[in-house]
Amino acid sequence: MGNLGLSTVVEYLEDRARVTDAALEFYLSTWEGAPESLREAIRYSLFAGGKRLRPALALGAAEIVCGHYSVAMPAACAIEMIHTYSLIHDDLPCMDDDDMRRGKPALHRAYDEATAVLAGDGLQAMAFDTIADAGNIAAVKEIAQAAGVAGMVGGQYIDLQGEGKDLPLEDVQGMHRMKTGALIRVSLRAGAMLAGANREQLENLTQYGEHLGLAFQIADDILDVVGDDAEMGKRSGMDEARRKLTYPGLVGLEEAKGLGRESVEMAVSALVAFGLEADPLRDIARFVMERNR
Ligand code: GRG
Repeated sequence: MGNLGLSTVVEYLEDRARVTDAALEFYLSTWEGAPESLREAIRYSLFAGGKRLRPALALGAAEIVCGHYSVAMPAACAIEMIHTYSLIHDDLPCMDDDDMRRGKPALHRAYDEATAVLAGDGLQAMAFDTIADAGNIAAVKEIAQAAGVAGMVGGQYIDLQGEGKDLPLEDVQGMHRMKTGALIRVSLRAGAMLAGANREQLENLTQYGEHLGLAFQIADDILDVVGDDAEMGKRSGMDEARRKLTYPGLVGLEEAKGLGRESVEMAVSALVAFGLEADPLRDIARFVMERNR
């Protein structure tokens, strides 16, 4: 079982972030006819220092299945484009109204609101252009469903509607499964599908992705309570200020940490059928709860 320690996982993620960034640069350069300032606005958010966790999951899943990761690069980049668009739109005044993202002014503060809306729209379209090139229609459909009204967009809607309301833990979990879980889950599935995974491999990686998605969200909620603003690149304490539905808010900080650790162990258990090749994913699961940004 993988137990590389935090610094090695961080190095692994940095390495995968480097190859993902090079591919994103390439895709960005193929946008012929894009207004230069819109391209620059997109570049501002796309290269603002994200952890590239979702690409690492897509690439890691492919590596487990077929021994090399490059086949999953279109999925990795498409999903990162969708993730970046979601953060740009999430920061808008009509949604979470955040001024800072990834340690820099949010895109609508660095440029203006219309540019931020259009940069997000453009990124989403580009994501489907990118994944279409992989020629796997099932993966295209899964990414569309994960990003759409029964996935990320639907979860965001429920979250915004739920601000200030008291919902049971079950409903909050359902919302998170859609808002952040769906994109994490599809990162693994799409990466595995492009690598030619069989049914059992796909199912195991899906289980891993579902538990990891939950752990990720719990960790994110905990970071909002105990995190360091400088490390995170945004203001902490915002969930409570907005009366958001969070795990520490619902079950208390210590129980939330316990739930997070439990989800990590379930994620690791889902990889039991794989050998050493799955160690990076095992270590990423642990990293997700230990991270400080
Ligand atoms: C606007 C359609 C639409 C959706 C927004 C994901 C989302 C839905 C909003 C983000 C709000 C938020 C802070 C959710 C918590 C989990 C999350 C997605 C955190 C940010 O992801 P990281 O930590 O970010 O992977 P980096 O910057 O590393 O890429």
